[in-house]
Amino acid sequence: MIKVHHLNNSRSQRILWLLEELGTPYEIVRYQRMSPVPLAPPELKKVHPLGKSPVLEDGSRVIAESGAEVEYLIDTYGGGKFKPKPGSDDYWRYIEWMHYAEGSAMLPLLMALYTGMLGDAAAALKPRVDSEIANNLSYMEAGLGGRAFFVGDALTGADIQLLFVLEAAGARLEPHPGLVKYRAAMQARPAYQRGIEKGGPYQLMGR
Ligand SMILES: N[C@@H](CCC(=O)N[C@@H](CS)C(=O)NCC(=O)O)C(=O)O
Repeated sequence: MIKVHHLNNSRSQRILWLLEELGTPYEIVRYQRMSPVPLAPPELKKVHPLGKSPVLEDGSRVIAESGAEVEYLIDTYGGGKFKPKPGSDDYWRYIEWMHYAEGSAMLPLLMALYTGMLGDAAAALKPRVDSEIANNLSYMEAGLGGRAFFVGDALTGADIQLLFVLEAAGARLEPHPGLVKYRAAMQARPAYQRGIEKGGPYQLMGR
């Protein structure tokens, strides 16, 4: 059976949501963030050298990086759903959003988290970090264009990857009504709700 190495309040919520959408059975191996600094516990390094979550195990396969895990699950268990037809224009838009989520959109949000911890010592960086977050949120608002999904007319892996970014943005989303509406609609999906129930309390830092 598929195992999801799940850290509370983390990107592994993406994988639980997708598995619920797929209806594929899985089990959760749970890890709690440490205190007072909410890093992952060292046990996660026994699963994958980076010690991050999520990590997916399926038989002899151990896959890190949420985007790669989403691709693996959709290709293996999706039965042709959750991604556009390979080679189509939508497919390449899908690939672009899939890479964009972790490759570009998360960086300024992580910078905001870390510079926020430094307080005045990071004041010089704050305007650049804030403007990059605004730049990325405006880009996503325009890319979504008031539609229900980022690509095509049904849920794809791109939505799974991007929702976490919008959740991590917290209140910074408020000037972007299309993204606020989209975030609420995704979070209202029954499969998303089941993923939250199974994953446990979900409150991202910096929200
Ligand atoms: N790009 C990776 C990021 C993985 C990552 O940084 N996960 C965070 C949780 S959201 C983590 O494990 N943090 C704990 C730590 O760094 O100690 C992915 O998408 O899976």
